[in-house]
Amino acid sequence: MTETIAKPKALPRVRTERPRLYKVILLNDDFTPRDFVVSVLMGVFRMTEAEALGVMLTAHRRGACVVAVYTREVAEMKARQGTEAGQQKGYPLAFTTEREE
Ligand code: NFA
Repeated sequence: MTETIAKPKALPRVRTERPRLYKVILLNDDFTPRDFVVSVLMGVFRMTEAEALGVMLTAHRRGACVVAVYTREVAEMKARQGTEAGQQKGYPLAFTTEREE
């Protein structure tokens, strides 16, 4: 019987493309209370209170702060949810999205 020894085959190289990522950015304003911003960051972006406080203070001092990075659909949904949470209370709180390089 002729035994054939399988020759190791090269694995096919599968090319995968990673989705583009989008930053969600918190914009400062003069009216939204600090503790409300913190509660929105904790609720919408699943941050701890310490993380939310850091992001809120950075936006307060510098005018804006990157909150998190997601795929486009998720980034746009989170930005809308955060902005709408402020609107419900009559605050001008605003989140925007920006494509990453
Ligand atoms: N600047 C706001 C205030 O002093 C707090 C704030 C921080 C609002 C970050 C929006 C974004 N009450």
